[in-house]
Amino acid sequence: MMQSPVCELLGITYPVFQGGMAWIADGRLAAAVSNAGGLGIISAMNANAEYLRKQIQLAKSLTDQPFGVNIMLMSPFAAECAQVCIEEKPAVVTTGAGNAGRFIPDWKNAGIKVIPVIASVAMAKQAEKAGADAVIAEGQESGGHIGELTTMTLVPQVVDAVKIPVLAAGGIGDGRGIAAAFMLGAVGVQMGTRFLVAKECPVHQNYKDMILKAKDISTQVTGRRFGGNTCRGIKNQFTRDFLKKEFDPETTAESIADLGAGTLRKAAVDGDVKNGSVLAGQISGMISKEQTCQEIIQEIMQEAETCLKGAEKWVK
Ligand code: TUI
Repeated sequence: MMQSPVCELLGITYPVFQGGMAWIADGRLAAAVSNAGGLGIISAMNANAEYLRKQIQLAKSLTDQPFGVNIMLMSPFAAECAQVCIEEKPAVVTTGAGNAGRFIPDWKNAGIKVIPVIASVAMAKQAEKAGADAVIAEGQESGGHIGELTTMTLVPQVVDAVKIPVLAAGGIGDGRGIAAAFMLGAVGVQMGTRFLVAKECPVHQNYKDMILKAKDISTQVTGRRFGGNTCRGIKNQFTRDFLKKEFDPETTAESIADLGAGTLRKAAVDGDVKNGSVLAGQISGMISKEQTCQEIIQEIMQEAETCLKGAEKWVK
């Protein structure tokens, strides 16, 4: 059995978070992950307070275990969703795509553990100073909105820079990845892509099929030219069209600002994986089977333990 301070901090069995994937991570998926001993997370994404409250109440009806909510800070509804968290009190709030500082004191006063997702040492220090309980250091192997650094380079630098616990995210899809993250000094992991193909994951089957048939080089990053909204997803007609416009000499940052709007919903909900945005991480090439959340967590924790126990063989 692996030991980790995040398990004690949050009252969970395994140090595995499920990423708060927009349009995908609902109350049902979160409850399934939490029932399997990890930390399930509901994505508040660009939805309003009413949607979030319903999903939290759904999760509460399906599990007695702790679960979390992810607040996407760029959402126009971030403030009202932050307030719903204060009222509904999920065990954990994670944040993404910005600086959570303005919300942290109220969440902490409500007894919620706050765990920002960060992509640099500066953001990690800022989060620690603002009172965060832990941080998730997310490398650019991740799907969705990403920073510049890889998980391999970001995690040890964040571990050295802060005193709070660090979880690793980006490129982790099995027990080997978990063991490696612990070797870098992380005390837990967050996985998104592996849970995309969970049986309890509500994403459209066409989206799951894209992940299942993906190869190592199947993902592509859009939005790098102007920054601000750099996103990784599976290569398709959408990413090809986007990159063509992005690198057209006539294009300005303003003229492509809204190009991605609505495209994740199109892929995740409607199943249009040609013209929609199939956000997924670089580990997609390794994800080859649909399993229940329980099967995923049991399998990866077994693998992680075997790896960590076997590590002694390298030392004379
Ligand atoms: O947030 C994510 N991944 C996401 S969010 C998303 S939905 C979206 N919709 C519209 C525009 C952009 C995204 C899809 N995937 N991961 C966590 C993450 N946070 N990665 C990087 C960051 C991050 C970036 C900038 C954290 C802090 C930050 O701070 C900037 C600043 O200084 O405020």
